[in-house]
Amino acid sequence: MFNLKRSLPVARLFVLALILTLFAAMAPGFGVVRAATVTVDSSAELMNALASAKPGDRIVLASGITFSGQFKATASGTASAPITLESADPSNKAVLKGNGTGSGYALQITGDYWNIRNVKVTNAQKGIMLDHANHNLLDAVEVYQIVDEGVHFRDGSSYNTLQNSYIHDTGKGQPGFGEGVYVGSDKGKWSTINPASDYNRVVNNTIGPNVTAEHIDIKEGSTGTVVSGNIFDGRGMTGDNYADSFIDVKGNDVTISSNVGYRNGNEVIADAFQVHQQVSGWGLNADFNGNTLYLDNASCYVVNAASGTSARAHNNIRSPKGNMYRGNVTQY
Ligand SMILES: [Ca+2]
Ligand SMILES: [Ca+2]
Repeated sequence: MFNLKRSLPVARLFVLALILTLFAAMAPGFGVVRAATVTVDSSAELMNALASAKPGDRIVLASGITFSGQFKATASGTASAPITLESADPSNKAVLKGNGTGSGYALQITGDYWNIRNVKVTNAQKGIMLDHANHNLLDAVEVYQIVDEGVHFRDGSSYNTLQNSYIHDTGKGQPGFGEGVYVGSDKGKWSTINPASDYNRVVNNTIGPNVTAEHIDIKEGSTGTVVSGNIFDGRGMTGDNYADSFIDVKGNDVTISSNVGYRNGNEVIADAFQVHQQVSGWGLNADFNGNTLYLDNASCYVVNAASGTSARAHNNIRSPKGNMYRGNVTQY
């Protein structure tokens, strides 16, 4: 028979446990995320949304709007609850327009676990800058009309991915500093900037035309960059500041695979890929495999590995035939 007197304390305990669980779920750090979606249609609203973003939030950029300013993603998502910034309509991407080409970044990311999709970035000294930012995804972005480099992984920014994107018309002010994508920092900046921007991935992008320096410059002090499935269009590279190859490798353990490069008659392009030693112990173990290079000058090398560097090469195709490998390049 049901004993009301005996079951009451049990029921009280159950209710108490339920209340405690609810309180715990609302407490910060418990891991329960209550994400919000906010649609913004002005620069001020976007600034506010970025500043107050929480893990799991989704910031939607209204269609047909140009957002002007210098935007900063300083909050962090988590592995299971990234923060998303994207256009409402992928076929009509919103524009993040910097404060002019004189200075600053159109978008700076200093947080972790952002997914940034389907946005255009333009009209700034540098397009998208990542500083000590990790595990971020840049997907289907277009970066153009930039004074210096388009996208830069800097100051200990690791495990980020740039994919399915279009980078063109960079280096409008300083051709020698107009890289499409820049990984790490020159040794001259190491006293103030952490050079270890490691394990970043640059995949399935179109880079060029009118990228005035290297399409991708991978700096000494960085490790494990993956460059795969990209298309390089050599038109508009200037040769300034030794920018005379699609990719310059100065970091270690870089993988460059399944890319397609077109020299397109640009006589300043001396090689498809170069490996350089800027600092002893760097410029080592680059792997080049499965790339297809349309180098319309027989003297250009597919891989030119300078003194002190090491590389491996496998199954790269050059059309038309001409120089393939120079320096310490092991074929396998
Ligand atoms: Ca460069
Ligand atoms: Ca060069």
